[in-house]
Formats: sequence, C-alpha cells, structure tokens
Amino acid sequence: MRKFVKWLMAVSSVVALSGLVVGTVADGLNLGNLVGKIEVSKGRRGQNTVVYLRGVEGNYEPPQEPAVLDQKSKVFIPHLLPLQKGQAVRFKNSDSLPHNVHLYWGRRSMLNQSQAPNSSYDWTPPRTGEYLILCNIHPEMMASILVFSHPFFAEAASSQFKIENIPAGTYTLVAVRDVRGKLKEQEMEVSIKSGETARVTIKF
Ligand SMILES: [Cu+2]
Repeated sequence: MRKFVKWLMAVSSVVALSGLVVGTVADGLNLGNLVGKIEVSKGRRGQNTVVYLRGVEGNYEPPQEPAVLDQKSKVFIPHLLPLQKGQAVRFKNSDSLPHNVHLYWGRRSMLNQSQAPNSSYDWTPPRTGEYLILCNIHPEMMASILVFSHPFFAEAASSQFKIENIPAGTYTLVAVRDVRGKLKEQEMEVSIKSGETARVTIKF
C-alpha cells in the first residue's frame, strides 16, 4: 500500500512538472514583439504619441499601479495617457492652486472632481475608449485618456516604442498623436510572428 502511494505521488509530480514545462514552451512559441519608431515632420517633436494594436482578443489582468496624470503649471502631463481597463488614473495636482478635473466620454460627463493643491485622486474608467479631460477652472487645460481592453499599447515618449509578448497574428497598429489638442491617427498592418520582433516606422 505504502509503495503504491509513493508510486502515485511520483507519477503525479511528473505529470505536474510536464504540464508546467509544456505550458511555458507553448506560450513562448506563440508570442512576438513589436519595436517601432515615430518620425515627425520637421519642427514638430515626436512626443504625445500613443500606439496600440486593434483587434487583440482575450482577457488580460490590468496593472495594479495607477497611470499618473499630473497637473503642473496648469498643464496636464502627459497630454495623452494610455491605460488598461481596470487600471486607475491617478490625477495629481502638483500646483499650489486648486484644479477641477472634468472628464467626458463622448458628450457624457463621467467625473467632475475638484482638487486641492498638492493632492492626488484615483479614479478607474468604467469603459474602454477615448475620454476628454478638461479643468473647470482653467479653460486652457486639456488632455485625453485612451483606455484599452488589453496591454498591447505604448507611449512613444522619445519617438521609439516597444510592445512585448504579443500573441502571434496580424493586427492593425494605430498611432494616435496629440497635435495641439486634436487627436490625429495613422494606421498600418503588422504581422507578429512567434519568437520574432517586428519593426515598423510611423510617419506623421
Ligand atoms: Cu486647472
């Protein structure tokens, strides 16, 4: 009897181990990376650009860390903030004067929150899509938040970006750029192959 239990334990541990190994290898084989460069015509900086993949399916855990949107010298930083659904936005007020964050999803007012100097406020967008952010006190303040259902997006802070561990497949890559408060888009098709890194250049 004792022998049989030992044998059973040995078999089940081998099964558990092989299951683990197979799972890891399979995941590794079906994922690829994307590296890209944003080129902006002369006189314009390659900042305030967000890139994302359209049409990725599946459920992905959102990051625990909030995405920070600062209010500094009466400017929202960054102008364009990407995040994943379920992730919070942390509205920071780094100014020594009050602000009032007012968020719209389409025409619908989603949040209207006054903010004391040097304070922060966390809020989780309830749905994916584009949100416009204004300040009720300072009409010159404006920003946008883009909420995605998956983690395959990036901010092209210094004109370069990288998106990792993408399920292999063909997708539309969308680049969104904030040009004086208006969002401009570029699209291209990208093919992600397992174990490879695709490279793209996007011109604005
Ligand atoms: Cu303000």
